[in-house]
Amino acid sequence: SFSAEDRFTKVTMLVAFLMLPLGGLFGILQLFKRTPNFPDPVSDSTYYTALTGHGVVLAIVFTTFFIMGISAFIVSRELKTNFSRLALNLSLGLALLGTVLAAVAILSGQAKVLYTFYPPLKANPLFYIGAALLIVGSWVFMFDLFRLVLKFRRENPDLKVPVATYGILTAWVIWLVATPPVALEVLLLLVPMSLFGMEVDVLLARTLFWWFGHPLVYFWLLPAVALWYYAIPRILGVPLFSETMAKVAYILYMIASTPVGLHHQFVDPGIGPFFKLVHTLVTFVVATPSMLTAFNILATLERAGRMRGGRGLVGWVFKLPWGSLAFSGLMLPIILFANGGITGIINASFQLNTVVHNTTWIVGHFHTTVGGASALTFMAAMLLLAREMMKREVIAPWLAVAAFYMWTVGQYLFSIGYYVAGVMGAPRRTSELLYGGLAPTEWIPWLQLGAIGGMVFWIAGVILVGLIAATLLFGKKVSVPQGERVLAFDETTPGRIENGKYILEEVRFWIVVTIALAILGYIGPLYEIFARGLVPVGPVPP
Ligand code: HAS
Repeated sequence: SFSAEDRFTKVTMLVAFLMLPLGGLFGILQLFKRTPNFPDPVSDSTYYTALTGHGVVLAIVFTTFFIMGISAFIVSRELKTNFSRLALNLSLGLALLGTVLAAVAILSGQAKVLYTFYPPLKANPLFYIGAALLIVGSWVFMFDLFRLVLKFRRENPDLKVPVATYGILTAWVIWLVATPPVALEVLLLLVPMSLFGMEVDVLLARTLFWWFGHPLVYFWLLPAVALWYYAIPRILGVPLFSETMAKVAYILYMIASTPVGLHHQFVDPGIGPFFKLVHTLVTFVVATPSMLTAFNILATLERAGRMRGGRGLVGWVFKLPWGSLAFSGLMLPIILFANGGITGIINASFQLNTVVHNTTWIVGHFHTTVGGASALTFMAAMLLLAREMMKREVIAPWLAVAAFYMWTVGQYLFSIGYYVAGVMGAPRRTSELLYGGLAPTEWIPWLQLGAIGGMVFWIAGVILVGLIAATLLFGKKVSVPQGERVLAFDETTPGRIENGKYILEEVRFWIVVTIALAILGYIGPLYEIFARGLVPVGPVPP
């Protein structure tokens, strides 16, 4: 029998899981459509439906449901507490309803607005209402999670918040700050635009979207980071190199993840360069915790590798359990993140951005971040949950490990092809990739390399989806022994705060700082937009 939290995790994981084949199907259709000399499987118009579906299904629905599920799983165990049943059911109901409405709009071809849904492109109102309901559903869960963490802090003033719960909390604080502007955009601008043809100021809408859009990426990342910090040391049998450094990283992610959104709008006229520069600088602040994470994980790996007899500068690397399901499933995403992270820094470098903006380069960047660091971690976690929560022995674990490596190699090839083509100017988000032969032929081999990589990680995805399903349906019943469980959050004993107050544990304070910095980061640009006067335009059906 399952607790209310575990039932919630089961359902949210099931929804997340069902998104994988759907999103994957859209993905492979686009890959073929966009590769010169490959079969052209869909019309131009269907391409935009597939592109919207791919982004919404994988980047929004898959991630949000997975994160709700893993959050309930981790927090209820580490804090030894229970979520409100009402909150769990209500949040699930709203999020599911929202997903169904948006899915109807997309699948009926009435929402070809891509996952960024910039006006004046117009979708069926169901798309926007669905997105809003998904967000409201997630808020119900989020507020209950805050209640539990704050209660834990109040009742245990001398205990530290466990490291995985802290990461999950960070993700949801980021969500708290990110989502209200996009909810406003949807309710006040996009729904009236879609229903009544109301005119909308495009720059205002884009600015509200990116207030949400960038912190959103850390909402995707932080649960993965929390799993890395918790599980990698556990698998290796060593402590994390520094829990303090992990919490410093979490706090930096939290406070600096929002006043950065303008780095998606460097080429938008109407926002002054001063604010763009401020957001550039803060972007470099928010990149720092990923470097701290790299250091922390590497130091942990080195310690474990040396304890296992690894010698010399790199000898320890080969002593690590690269063939194990849990280790490879959580480490390969980090190796992909090194790729996506570096290109993120390039994107953020104000002038360099003009070279890569809206090219296939960006596609390489976000596949190795959200598709690499986050999605691969999440799929590995699904297999671990199948074993440790659903108590099913993973079928052919060696095949899962092979699929993790294929995903990684495939994404490296895909990103290299798309980076090079992007630097040469190949555009993203268009079915007219070669403009009837007018585009440079130099792009072609790189786009084809990207397609080979894409096919490799698509096949890896098919294998993983198949293995998760097969494990749940046909896996032998197992009870994983105590010491062998990876996701053993119920065994966590929170550390004690020594020497009185410990600023890293003052979560309430950091939440206030986060909200204040987000508002501060956007007052100026929004004032500028309103002071200059809005320029509303009517909707355009895509
Ligand atoms: Fe990004 C665009 C900048 C991180 C996702 N990003 C996007 C888009 C998405 C996305 C989806 O400044 C497209 C949006 C759209 O459709 O228009 N991004 C950054 C920066 C970072 C960054 C500076 N992005 C992410 C993450 C994402 C994500 C994380 C999802 C999860 N991004 C941008 C910019 C744009 C952008 C611009 C707009 C571009 C444009 O023009 O449109 C940073 O946070 C990255 C920091 C990361 C690092 C990496 C550290 C390395 C690690 C690995 C170490 C390896 C180890 C392994 C330990 C500095 C952690 C060692 C193993 C051994 C065995 C030795």
